[in-house]
Amino acid sequence: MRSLFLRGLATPLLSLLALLATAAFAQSPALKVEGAWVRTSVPGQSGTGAFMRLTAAEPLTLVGVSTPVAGVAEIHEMKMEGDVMRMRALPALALPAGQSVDLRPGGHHLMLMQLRTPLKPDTQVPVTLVLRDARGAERRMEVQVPVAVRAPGAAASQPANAHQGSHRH
Ligand SMILES: [Cu+2]
Repeated sequence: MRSLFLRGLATPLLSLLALLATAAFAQSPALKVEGAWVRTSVPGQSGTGAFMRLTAAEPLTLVGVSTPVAGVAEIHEMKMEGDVMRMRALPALALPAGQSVDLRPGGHHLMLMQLRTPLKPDTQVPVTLVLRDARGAERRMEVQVPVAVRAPGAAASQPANAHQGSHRH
């Protein structure tokens, strides 16, 4: 009788363990975010950039970005057109599996516009990344992004506003 009871209990226990394993898998980060920072802004400045390295564990597409500190946030690319560096909004940015995609000054970046408040150094800004997976399902990921004058780890001698001139709308 005792072994029967144990056998009867073992199955639900195993299903529970399987369920827990599935839940843990679902929460495993499909996207690694490294070195995130958003550039400080001064009163009256309408826009700034956010930068980070994104490495997807599975094929993902970045399809949007939002933050409570900006009225509008877009994915931007920068390109030389003749002698002029121009930027434009992209509807989406592919994040191939296992490949790091750098959002950095002078390259792809997240553009925060219609800033509602000056972004002060040593604060944090919540940024929500909207992602689409290979099956077309949408996922959101919130990242706490530190506000800084320059990239974390960058040399202090680097001019802080080197990118700013080309970054105005
Ligand atoms: Cu931009």
